[in-house]
Amino acid sequence: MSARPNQESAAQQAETTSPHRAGFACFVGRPNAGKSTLTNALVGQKVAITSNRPQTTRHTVRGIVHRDDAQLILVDTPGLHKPRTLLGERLNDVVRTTWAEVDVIGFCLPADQKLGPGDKYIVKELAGIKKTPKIAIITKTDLVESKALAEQLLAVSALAEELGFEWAEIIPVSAVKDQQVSLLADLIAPLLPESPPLYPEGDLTDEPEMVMVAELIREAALEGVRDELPHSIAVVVEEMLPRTDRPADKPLLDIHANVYIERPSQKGIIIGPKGKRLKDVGTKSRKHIEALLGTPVFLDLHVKVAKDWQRDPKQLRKLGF
Ligand SMILES: Nc1nc2c(ncn2[C@@H]2O[C@H](COP(=O)(O)OP(=O)(O)OP(=O)(O)O)[C@@H](O)[C@H]2O)c(=O)[nH]1
Ligand SMILES: [Mg+2]
Repeated sequence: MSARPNQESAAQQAETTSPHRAGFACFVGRPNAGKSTLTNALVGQKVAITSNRPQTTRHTVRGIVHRDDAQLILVDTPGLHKPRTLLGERLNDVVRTTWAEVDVIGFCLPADQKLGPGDKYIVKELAGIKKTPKIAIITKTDLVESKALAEQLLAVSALAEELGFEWAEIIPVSAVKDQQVSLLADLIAPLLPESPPLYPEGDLTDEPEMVMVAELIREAALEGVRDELPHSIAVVVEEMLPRTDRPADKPLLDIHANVYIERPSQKGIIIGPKGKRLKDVGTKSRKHIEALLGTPVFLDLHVKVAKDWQRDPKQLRKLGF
């Protein structure tokens, strides 16, 4: 007997055990399409804040999915929209820079809304990025019947055809009902380059704690406000310091944060009658912050006016844009 059969089986084995992959996939789409909710569902923890107000996400947020065969670094981006302010322009620039740099692009389209000019505009731009595989993700499938979903699948497929490219995959998901979320990860993984993991085991995001805390406060502040106000709110954490006079087994973290709005007239709405609204925002976000940091927190919130900050380059810089 020769040694051949053994050699062959070793070769076959090498073929079947696929190499480890790691890389970046970004989610793009119109505001409110469900990108951040999907990112959180894939990561299995809240790394990006979400709300039913458009333009909730204002910077790219990385969420990391660890698997045996691959590490997926998901880049959640702000919704791409027609900019009306300098902030809007900056956010769109961030999205364009991101999709030029990633290994896979996931275009998110909500199942419950007709494919509109905003979507077509985005997909047209994506068509120009020839080298990057693109996945169409129909989000929020729990909100529609199967007939409407089938129509949406056809519409997004036809749009790519019209623009002269083909989606690497088209997949319907519901992040809220956890339907097909892990299948999406299965589809993204093989499209990533061969690479060892890029982030340490256990890291779920690279967001700095201060930014996450500010975001959790903004998320609570967004709830229940309407019209222009959601866009006008920005939050900056000024300081996070352990209280010095506490015993080791009873720590307390003092967090000082400013909630910025654009006009003095908005102050009253944010603070609410007898300060009730602001107090609620504090109570609600404090719970999330304590869960995130694993320590009791004293949260000190102040409301300040940063006049027309969305249009003012100086103010934007001060607020971190
Ligand atoms: N029913 C349902 N609602 C969803 C689903 N995914 C997201 N939503 C809701 O859609 C709204 C927008 O979700 P986000 O994840 O904040 O959307 P986004 O695309 O990140 O929005 P921007 O950051 O503004 O671009 C929120 O109210 C979510 O709860 C889903 O799978 N099913
Ligand atoms: Mg978002």
